Amino acid sequence: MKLRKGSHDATGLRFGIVVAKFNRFVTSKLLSSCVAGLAKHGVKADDIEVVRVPGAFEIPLAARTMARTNRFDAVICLGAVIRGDTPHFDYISAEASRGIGQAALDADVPIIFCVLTTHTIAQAIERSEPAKFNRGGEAARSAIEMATVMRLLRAGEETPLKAVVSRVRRAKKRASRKRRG
Ligand code: INI
Repeated sequence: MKLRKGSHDATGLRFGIVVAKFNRFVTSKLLSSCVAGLAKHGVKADDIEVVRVPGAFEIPLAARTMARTNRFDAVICLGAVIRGDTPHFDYISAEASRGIGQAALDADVPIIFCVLTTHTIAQAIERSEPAKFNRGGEAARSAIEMATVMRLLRAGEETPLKAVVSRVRRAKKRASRKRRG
């Protein structure tokens, strides 16, 4: 059995962060604990790029665009959608989660979902507090783990060209064995 596991050593890895300005009193805390979490695991400040977008609805497009530049080992999405009196919450949160998941698959790069969806402001504040749930720090750890596990998986992956070359070699060997009888 082969076990492939990510690590939490992020030395030399590069990360993009997309952060929503909406509910900034929450998202700014997510951002600072996320950056602190990356730094704690060895990421240099120069290897972190932060992009601000208006709200959670805009996160997927920016995350997908960042991920597709191939400059980042993972992209982290930070936002806070807080339930109000109208169905607006449902549309924004559904689109943010669906879009972020889709963006990761499209770009083939890990994209971490750290968009809080809460019933109350108090719940959002609690979850952004480094001393409590520390969702920003958790997002940093998930990003590092995914970036390292994807590197491992990709290292074991045959590139299409390598696969063709080894198929041709195998065919040549078979033909030469046949000729020799
Ligand atoms: N954006 C959020 O990030 N959180 C919210 O709670 C929120 N609410 O409640 O409206 C929100 N709305 C803005 C939205 O994300 C877009 O920026 C806006 O609709 C423009 O496209």
